[in-house]
Amino acid sequence: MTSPILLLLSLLSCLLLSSSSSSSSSSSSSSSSKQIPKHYIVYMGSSSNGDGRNAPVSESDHIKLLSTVIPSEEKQRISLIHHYSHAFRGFSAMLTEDEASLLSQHDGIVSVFPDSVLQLHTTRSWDFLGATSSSKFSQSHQEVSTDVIVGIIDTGIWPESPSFSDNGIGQVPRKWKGICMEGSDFKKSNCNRKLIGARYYVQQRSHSGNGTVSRALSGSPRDSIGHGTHTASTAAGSPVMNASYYGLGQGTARGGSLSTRIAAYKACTEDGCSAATILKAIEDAIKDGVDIISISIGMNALFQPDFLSDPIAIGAFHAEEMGVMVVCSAGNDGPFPSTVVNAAPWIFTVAASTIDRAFQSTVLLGNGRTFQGLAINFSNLTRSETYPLVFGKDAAAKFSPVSEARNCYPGSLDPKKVSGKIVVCIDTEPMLSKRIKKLVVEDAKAKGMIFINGESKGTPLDSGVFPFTEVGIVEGYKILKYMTSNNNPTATILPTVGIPNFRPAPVVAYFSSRGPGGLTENILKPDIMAPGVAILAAVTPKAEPGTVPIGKEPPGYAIRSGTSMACPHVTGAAAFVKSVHPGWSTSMIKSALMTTATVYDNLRKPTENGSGQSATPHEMGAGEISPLKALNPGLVFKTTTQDYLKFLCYYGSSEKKIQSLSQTNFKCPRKSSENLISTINYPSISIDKLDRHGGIQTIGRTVTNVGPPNSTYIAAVSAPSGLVVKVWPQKIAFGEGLKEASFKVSLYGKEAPGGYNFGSITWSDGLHSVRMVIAVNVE
Ligand SMILES: *[C@@H]1O[C@H](CO)[C@@H](O)[C@H](O)[C@H]1NC(C)=O
Ligand SMILES: *[C@@H]1O[C@H](CO)[C@@H](O)[C@H](O)[C@H]1NC(C)=O
Ligand SMILES: *[C@@H]1O[C@H](CO)[C@@H](O)[C@H](O)[C@H]1NC(C)=O
Ligand SMILES: *[C@@H]1O[C@H](CO)[C@@H](O)[C@H](O)[C@H]1NC(C)=O
Ligand SMILES: *[C@@H]1O[C@H](CO)[C@@H](O)[C@H](O)[C@H]1NC(C)=O
Ligand SMILES: CC(=O)N[C@H]1CO[C@H](CO)[C@@H](O)[C@@H]1O
Repeated sequence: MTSPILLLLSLLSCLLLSSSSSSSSSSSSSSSSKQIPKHYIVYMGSSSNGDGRNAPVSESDHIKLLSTVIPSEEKQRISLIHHYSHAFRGFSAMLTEDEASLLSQHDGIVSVFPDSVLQLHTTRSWDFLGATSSSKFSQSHQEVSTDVIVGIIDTGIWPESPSFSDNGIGQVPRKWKGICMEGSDFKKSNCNRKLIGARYYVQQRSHSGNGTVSRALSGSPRDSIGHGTHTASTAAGSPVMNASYYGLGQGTARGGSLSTRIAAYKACTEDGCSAATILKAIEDAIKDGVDIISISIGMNALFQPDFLSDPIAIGAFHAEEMGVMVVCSAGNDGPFPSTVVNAAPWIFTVAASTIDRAFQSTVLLGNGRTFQGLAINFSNLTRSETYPLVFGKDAAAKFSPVSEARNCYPGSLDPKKVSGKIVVCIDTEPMLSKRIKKLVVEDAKAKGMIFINGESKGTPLDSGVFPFTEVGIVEGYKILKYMTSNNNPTATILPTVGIPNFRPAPVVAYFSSRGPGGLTENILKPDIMAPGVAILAAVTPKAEPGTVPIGKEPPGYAIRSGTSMACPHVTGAAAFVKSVHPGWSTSMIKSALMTTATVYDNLRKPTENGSGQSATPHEMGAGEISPLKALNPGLVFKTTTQDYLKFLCYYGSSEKKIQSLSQTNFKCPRKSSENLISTINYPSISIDKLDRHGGIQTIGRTVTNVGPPNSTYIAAVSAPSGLVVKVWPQKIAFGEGLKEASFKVSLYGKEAPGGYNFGSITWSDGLHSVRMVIAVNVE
């Protein structure tokens, strides 16, 4: 509908939000003598602990380096805030803009960038994914390793949650080198054989005037927000029978793999997560011996730094280099295109979908008609009594514009006109979240609220005890019509019920960030999709006032939505695959999950995008994860560290920086251009420009057989009419001597429709289907 305008508005609001920090730096650069020092990250590439050519730089070397740029009269600043030395080298410190710029010209320094604040990308879901009960799991698929460790970088952990019970779990893996940090309200005994480690960090506040103020992250790994507990229990929680949110979503809550261990790294507060702290947490996780790192955090899509100045991309590169997989959320800035973040090719980037359970809250009108709304509410209203119904615009406060009142803006409603009534609000200028509008209506002492949402966003708001429901435009129109044709319209809102076996599902979540990637369109992003709407998992058993129904205790479980919730599903699935195939590399596991993903919903129709259209790979990547199928993918695409270094050459990073980054004498291919990125051995294909008059474009891929040795695969192409896609050879016969084979894909777009064309190549041997997604922009 108004999407372009919405995007513009959200762009503006983001610019406004960020202007305070950027204006301070621009004003300070005008008078260079008075630059205010800020927290900077100085990144110096790999620590190369392999061949020992470059012994890790010690803290005192960094201090020496700092003293060459910081004047001696400010020597209190010649100190490190964070020191990175394990997987990669560098430090963070308080620097002025000029000092930062001087340092960045030093040999061996890859990048210098200001610390920034990244945002959190705020039971049944596993059963929905076909990974049925865990007992069935272990019967049919012997977990070879029970030593898989996932590191969750988030808001900490609530260790007492039954989701972190270690009943029936063996000894802590020998390879674990991490610790259980004690804190004000956290003891060593809070860790066990499930939650094997926990750390927290002291965060330096970079925005605080002269920058000397630092604040501890509550001095404990304990989670006071619930986000980290939710993501950790989703990834690897122990099974908890009969978990529910006040009776909603009742069932067994559990993570993707029973035996997987959890290590929690608390790098975030309510205000977000410092980039320098995230880097430290990634370094610790690698050093501690985790296998998979899960990060449900990201930058704003509008301000994506280059790969070598992006803390998550830098940390993830070195993790990947050392065999540690990094799984990240794609962001919640959808449905607009090019909003995906965490999009480096060495990151596993996750979009969010709905699951087959909806939460409905029925509106009952005075005339007996009912409408199904979407919400999670603990309304204490009943069928037997209805309440006066009023439209926001008819309850405007004095001097309040009607346009604001019908949207239920703060201050726009006259409490005298809404008290005791059910208020109808619309969403034509959705600059404010529905959560805020609900507070406006609740504060005005209304009985309840019906929210008419122009676009069915499919994300239920948890409205606590306040009766609330959300209806689409069709239902909304009927409700408004009833109100205008009736002198005393009345209604009630019934308590939420969970609707199981909801169809269609999965559907791409409205909020899920979309591709193509903002930095390069030659790698398809997001990679994959997993459940992220209305997910039940463990949380901190504390609740804000007004959210706990009278006579109930806050439950240890809550229903949350976001790509934050989708990311740990993929982390859990990857841990499950790793437990069965401990020898597989990170890229093999990623490939297995991508090529076996499903693009059909539970009606056996192509997965939809939320507006009833078929979802594209820019919305769902390779499709919805299917963990059981990923155990047995047949063929995998291996992507190596060398491939990622070539990627950086093609992307345009300097050879010198790539050599520092990798601590090798890696040479960029003589021909390095952005379109060559498409040739990297990735499990999907993306081409940002196929010139319709430029003839045939050909790229290659290599597959490795991980299935039965004597298998013959045949390629099948699915492409939109007009786009000619050919695969050569069309048949590959693997045998005793042949485990790896290459093939070429040629694309010809003379007759193809302009813009992005999506298709796929599927290799099959009768037992396995290896599906590779193709996205081609024809110009
Ligand atoms: C720096 O911050 C500290 C603590 O807030 C304050 O006492 C001091 O006056 C500040 N210095 C300057 C130069 O603003
Ligand atoms: C499950 O929980 C509900 C309330 O949440 C309770 O009434 C019921 O008895 C429980 N069932 C079992 C088997 O524990
Ligand atoms: C779904 O896809 C259609 C066609 O590609 C697009 O117009 C629409 O905006 C998409 N809807 C959402 C919610 O992304
Ligand atoms: C519902 O609960 C609210 C407080 O949460 C109370 O004020 C109100 O009287 C209750 N209504 C009914 C119908 O019980
Ligand atoms: C594969 O084929 C070769 C030659 O036909 C045969 O000797 C070998 O036993 C076969 N291997 C398997 C695992 O079937
Ligand atoms: C507090 C309350 O009323 N909770 C209700 C929420 O909805 C579920 C499912 O409809 C009811 O069982 C609860 O009683």
